[in-house]
Amino acid sequence: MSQVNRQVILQTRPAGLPRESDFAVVESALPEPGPGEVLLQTHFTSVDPYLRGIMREGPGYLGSVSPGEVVPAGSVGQILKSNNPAFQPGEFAAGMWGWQEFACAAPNQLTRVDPALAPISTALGVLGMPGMTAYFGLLDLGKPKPGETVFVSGAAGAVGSLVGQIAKIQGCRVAGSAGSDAKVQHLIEDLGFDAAFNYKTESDLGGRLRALCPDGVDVYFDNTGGAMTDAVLLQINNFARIVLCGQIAQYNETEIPQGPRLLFQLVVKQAQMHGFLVFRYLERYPEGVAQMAAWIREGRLKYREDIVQGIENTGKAFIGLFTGDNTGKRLVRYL
Ligand code: NAP
Ligand code: FER
Repeated sequence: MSQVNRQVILQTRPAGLPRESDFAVVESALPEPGPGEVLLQTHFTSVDPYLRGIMREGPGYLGSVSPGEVVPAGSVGQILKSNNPAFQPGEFAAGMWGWQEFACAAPNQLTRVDPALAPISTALGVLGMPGMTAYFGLLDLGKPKPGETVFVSGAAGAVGSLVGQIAKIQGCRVAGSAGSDAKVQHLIEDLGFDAAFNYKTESDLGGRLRALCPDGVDVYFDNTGGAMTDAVLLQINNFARIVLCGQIAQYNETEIPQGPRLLFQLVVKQAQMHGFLVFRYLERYPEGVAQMAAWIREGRLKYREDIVQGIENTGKAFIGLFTGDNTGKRLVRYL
């Protein structure tokens, strides 16, 4: 076993789109688990859009990271040493120890991961935070009914690709937007979307949307905000539900963005717009994980992982989320 722990720290707070130089790989001594703790070796770590928010100054809605500190993302790994009967060496767990090769944690900071159930990487994707976001956000807030039209922005990403498939399972007509022709092809040919288009090369978003969703939009699952959201709001049906999951188009802005737009549409269409954070469903995760795992086993739900190799590529992998480099759930393999 290597005797150093390589860690990715935030070097400087990003200004606008993060740069690779905002992150640095440093070496520290292998940590020793304290009483009741375990030592873990990271197999996969996660890069997620919300991490951009915690890199800003101030407390933030999901915590914060300061220059010099390890970036605290979701990770999954194996127990190497244990000072706690709850975990044996060799077992796997997920937690928020972040972008580092080794970490110590107490069992109450960890979720057990069963490698026999599914590949351990899924604990960071389809059976983890993004999967639960898609499942509960769509079903509990979007309330899709058979025959309705569901539109999802950011459709080829970790959350969006699952939202579209869950909506199909509910008997909906599903359309989505994504940032490349290859992603659009993947949505239609591999994931069963009824329609999809490349928002980066479409000059008339509204016109394209009208053509692809001739009956209007009943549920809009919004991962991106921006111009796509303006276009969808002008196509919603009476009593539409708009699920505000994320607004990635704004995450790198340095000025406070322009205020709410087109909200009169919600009046006219008597629509609901509902923001949420997935942790509100924490107590119901077992239900969501069981259902998603069952759909995977039955061949009704597919998931793609976009795996980048090597701790030294963590910053680059994260930045790529904002340039659309990933298809499906992006992870970094550390081992
Ligand atoms: P992801 O979709 O796998 O990756 C981000 C994707 O966003 C990129 O692949 C890119 O795809 C797209 N994107 C980047 N910049 C964009 C822009 N300016 N305009 C439009 N699209 C852009 O990430 P994810 O983990 O699934 O997260 C998706 C969204 O859900 C994010 O907004 C995230 O913050 C949110 N989220 C919310 C919760 C919650 O609890 N509310 C939980 C998890 C995630 P393209 O090639 O299509 O541009
Ligand atoms: C969580 C709730 C929300 C969480 C992440 C998010 C890491 C992400 C929110 C976003 O992307 O906006 O518990 O855990």
